[in-house]
Amino acid sequence: MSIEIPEGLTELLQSFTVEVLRNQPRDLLEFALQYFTQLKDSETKEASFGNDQNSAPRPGKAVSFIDEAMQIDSENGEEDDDDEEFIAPVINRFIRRASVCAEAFNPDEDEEDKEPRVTHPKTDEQRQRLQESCRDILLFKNLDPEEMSQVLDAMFEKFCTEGEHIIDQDDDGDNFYVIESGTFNIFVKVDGTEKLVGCYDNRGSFGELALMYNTPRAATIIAISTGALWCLDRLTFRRIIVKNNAKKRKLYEAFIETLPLLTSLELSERMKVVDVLSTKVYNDSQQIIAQGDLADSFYIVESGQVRITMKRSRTKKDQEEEEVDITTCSRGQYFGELALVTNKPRAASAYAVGSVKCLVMDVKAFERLLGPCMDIMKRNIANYEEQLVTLFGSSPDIEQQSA
Ligand code: 1OR
Ligand code: 1OR
Repeated sequence: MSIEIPEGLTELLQSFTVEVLRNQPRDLLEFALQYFTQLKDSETKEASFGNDQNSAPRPGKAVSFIDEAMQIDSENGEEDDDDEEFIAPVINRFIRRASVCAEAFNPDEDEEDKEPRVTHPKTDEQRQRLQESCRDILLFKNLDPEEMSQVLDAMFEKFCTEGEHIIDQDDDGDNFYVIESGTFNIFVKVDGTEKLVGCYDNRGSFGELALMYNTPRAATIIAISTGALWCLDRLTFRRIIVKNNAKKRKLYEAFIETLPLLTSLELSERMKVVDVLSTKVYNDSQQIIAQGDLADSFYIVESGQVRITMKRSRTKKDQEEEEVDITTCSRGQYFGELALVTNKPRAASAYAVGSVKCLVMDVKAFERLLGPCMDIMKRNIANYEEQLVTLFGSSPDIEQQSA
């Protein structure tokens, strides 16, 4: 005689087991009692709401054991597709919850989710300075307003003196830092001796790597002037920024794999590229880069077309300049590398043609991550020079730039 397993039993036990593993209750029986009582309550409530999706309780909130990660997801509407298939409330929710919980279960992050939110009170003047300092921080660009506001609440100010070590290589990561003012040298140990590899000049941010990848600090950062920093603690950084990056990876994994520029990178390095990328959207005709400006970002076109133009005098004596179209970049192509490679101002301007979406990387991430792609870029830069001669006759400007 075969024993029939009642429909829904496996899913019911699975989701219960997942909750037990995540909550580690001391009294299993008491926990089970609460769990199933709440489940029954929510079933009764949902039955009285019928299947009306607008009035049904939010799935993530039906049972209070669901962690914050899941609530955030459902608040962002990521489960909307599931909701459309939502017919018999109890059984379907079991199936869905079991898979979502199992996927989101990460003991490390779970701990972090339970930490209370950090808030450092600020005066209006401080908050204004903080907002100004964070305006161009790419890691913050993809945050929604609520996440951004939590980040700003959690940040605190630190003044530093000349010679102060803000970060020492190989230490554990405590904070992420956004520069409000001051200059900071970057040192990396090479064969046991510290080598100066770069400098932050009154802008930018550092200290994200140890927090993102749970690794020791990769560099030493020393203030070479007095300065002011805004600090974000490790837990808030992981709870908001790292979680956001996981979503970004899912979104851009496939696109990144198609980029010829990045073929010389290992898969893990390509994922690190995704982690530091932010997206920017431009309207038709909007300027993305202005010729002559100082450069701090590198761009990859995700959608739309970008027109690259260059100024030239109409005649040798003419003071007036005209702007000439030199090329167009479309999906998968990059621009804005020349000034970063040569440390010179922008050699050309870039404008959106129609609506354009770009992936943007800041200069330090560009230097840190795209070293292995330098050959491809340099080859293309050599091509610019040839094109320049064809288009303009000769050009002392660009020859200087790519020298
Ligand atoms: P962190 O948490 O590891 C040190 O703490 C920080 O220095 C690091 O995060 C970065 O934010 C920042 N290599 C590694 N870390 C760097 C580098 C860097 N530059 C800045 N940081 N390189 C220099 C690239 C200009 C590569 C050197 C080989
Ligand atoms: P950037 O950082 O100087 C402008 O900012 C960007 O335009 C530049 O990097 C390149 O990515 C992109 N000459 C110079 N810059 C060019 C050119 C170019 N094409 C694209 N860019 N060419 C020679 C000019 C006559 C190439 C013409 C096909």
